[in-house]
Amino acid sequence: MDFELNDIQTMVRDTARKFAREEVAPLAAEMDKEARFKPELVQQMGELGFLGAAVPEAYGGAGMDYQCYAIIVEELSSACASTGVVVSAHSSLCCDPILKFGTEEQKKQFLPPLASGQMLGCLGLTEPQAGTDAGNVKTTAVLDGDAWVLNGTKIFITNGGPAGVAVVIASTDRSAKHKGLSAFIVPADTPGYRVAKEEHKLGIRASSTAELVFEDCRIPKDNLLGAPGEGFKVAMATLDGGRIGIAAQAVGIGRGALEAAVAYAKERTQFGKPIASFQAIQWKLADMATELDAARLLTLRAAWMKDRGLKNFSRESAMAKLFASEAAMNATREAIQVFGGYGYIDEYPVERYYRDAKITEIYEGTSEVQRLVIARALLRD
Ligand code: COS
Repeated sequence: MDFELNDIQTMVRDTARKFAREEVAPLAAEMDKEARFKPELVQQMGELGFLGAAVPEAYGGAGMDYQCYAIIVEELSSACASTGVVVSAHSSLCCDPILKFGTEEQKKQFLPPLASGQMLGCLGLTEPQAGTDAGNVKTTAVLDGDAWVLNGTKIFITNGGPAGVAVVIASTDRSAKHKGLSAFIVPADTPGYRVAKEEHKLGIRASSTAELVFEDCRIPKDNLLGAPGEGFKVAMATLDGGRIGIAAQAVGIGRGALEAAVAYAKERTQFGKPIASFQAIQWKLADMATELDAARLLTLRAAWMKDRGLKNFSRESAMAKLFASEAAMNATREAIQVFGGYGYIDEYPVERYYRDAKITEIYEGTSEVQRLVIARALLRD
């Protein structure tokens, strides 16, 4: 068992860390306040290979492993959780299903512009009545000659606003419920594809969370992703990978909060001493660091399993996301406590980390769903 990053992973971590500190961190507070992502970051991340990290070079990607991808998301999220999720949703929820389920033509057409950052991607799964009950999708896709015609509404779509392409889950056979769902690749410039609304959020405010509406949206017949009726499996398998990205995002957010708390504890004096000298503060920092290390190990184990092509890592990715999101909540809450009143105002970044952490317990499957996935695997084995 080897706990060292290999040479490539170390280089990727150092590059992502430098970029996060020098280019992303200085913009994070402003992007959060304005609830707007800087498009130049997308371009820069495309050039660095961060938007196609786990996409093979043959399709314009960086050809790295999923562990590298998780490392990148952690580093970016330690500076700005919105940047982390822009990369995570784009990579895990759009590039990955195209890579896994796409035909050669689909991969050649869609992956190079996604991997280079020419356009962002998103996944259209969630609907008002289909959140945790993801099989209850009502958006329809009807075959009409050589086109699929999509009608319906998707909500809470990460990257929904800027995305140039969406992987959309729609029903091709209502009577068959989840077995009647299919997946499609839908370019955003297709007539009938509309970004209807941007949500205003507690955290990850710089990232787009949008409502997408499809009204007689005709896409080529060949844009079916995977087999008809396989849409639910495409969605679930995609989320297995996506949850690794969110776990990495949570580790990054928690680590950002921990680093800020350590620095502050050394510099802030009370009773004539730095507060870091008090055991009450030391114990908080020790607990934060221990939970985050454990979360990172779970995350990298799940990524390692995906890299090895192991068939089923649902349980491990659910464990990683469950533990990491709760560790991020604990770390960010305790970081505010270390800062005291200064932690509660936006002069320091820890209140932003706290707001950003909460969503990691909700999206790509709530903590309750992760426990369900883990328990089902335990009871099945
Ligand atoms: N990979 C591939 N296939 C999977 C799978 C996975 N990880 N998990 C389930 N499936 C398959 C099952 O094998 C089953 O196939 P058959 O119908 O052929 O037997 C099918 O999918 C249905 O599975 P299941 O009965 O477990 O589905 P449920 O409706 O009980 O749903 C939960 C299970 C709740 C776990 C699932 O709907 C879920 O993950 N919900 C949360 C969705 C979510 O994360 N939403 C947020 C989206 S943000 S993009």
